[in-house]
Amino acid sequence: MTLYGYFRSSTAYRTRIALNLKGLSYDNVSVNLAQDKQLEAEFKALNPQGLVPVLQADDLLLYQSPAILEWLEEVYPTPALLPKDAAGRMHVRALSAMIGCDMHPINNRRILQYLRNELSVEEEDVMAWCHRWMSDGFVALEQRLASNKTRGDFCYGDSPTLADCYLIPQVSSARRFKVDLSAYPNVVAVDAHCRTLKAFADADPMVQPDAPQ
Ligand SMILES: N[C@@H](CCC(=O)N[C@@H](CS)C(=O)NCC(=O)O)C(=O)O
Repeated sequence: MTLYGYFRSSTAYRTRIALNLKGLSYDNVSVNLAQDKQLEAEFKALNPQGLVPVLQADDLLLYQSPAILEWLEEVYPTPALLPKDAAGRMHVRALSAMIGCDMHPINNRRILQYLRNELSVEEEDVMAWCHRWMSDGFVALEQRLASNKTRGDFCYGDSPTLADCYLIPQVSSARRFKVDLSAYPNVVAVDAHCRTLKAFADADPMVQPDAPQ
């Protein structure tokens, strides 16, 4: 398999975690978002949306990380990243969607570049935007994690699920934007625990070949 991504991309990062958890090997192709390579014709031939990640698996070109993660789960079911019961799967998908649908997209590079370059929003206000929407999301996530009394060290249950694949990159992004996480102890604890696992550590942006040395 070949993953078209970028070291710092949260959506590529969540895909790397899932691939690693499944024990799947893959080649990395870096699409330099800082240089807007995702908008060039060569990449848009792979994904007309101009967004990473894209995962090539034989003759299949997979796009949209939530769909890629679900595809991985279906095609490589072991180890499972979704619980066995329907209610559990609903919770894991809902936690994932809180991040993937409601937090990440509004703090994405193209949104921030639009604020900066087309609406002339000052950098301080762009940061205020990021902090506002990330914090809103973390407040709700923290409540969800705290209220689940059967939860182990992960977002759900005693083993990693898709929700952890989403959470750890979002925490990483929050730290990069200097969002204060001290009010979210459960979020921070899940993050710390996941980072002890090789699958997560190997997916970390700073150990990717295209990260600055
Ligand atoms: N919903 C898409 C979002 C993908 C996405 O936003 N990718 C970002 C990197 S995390 C990107 O390629 N951004 C390019 C840009 O903002 O121009 C997915 O989950 O795959």
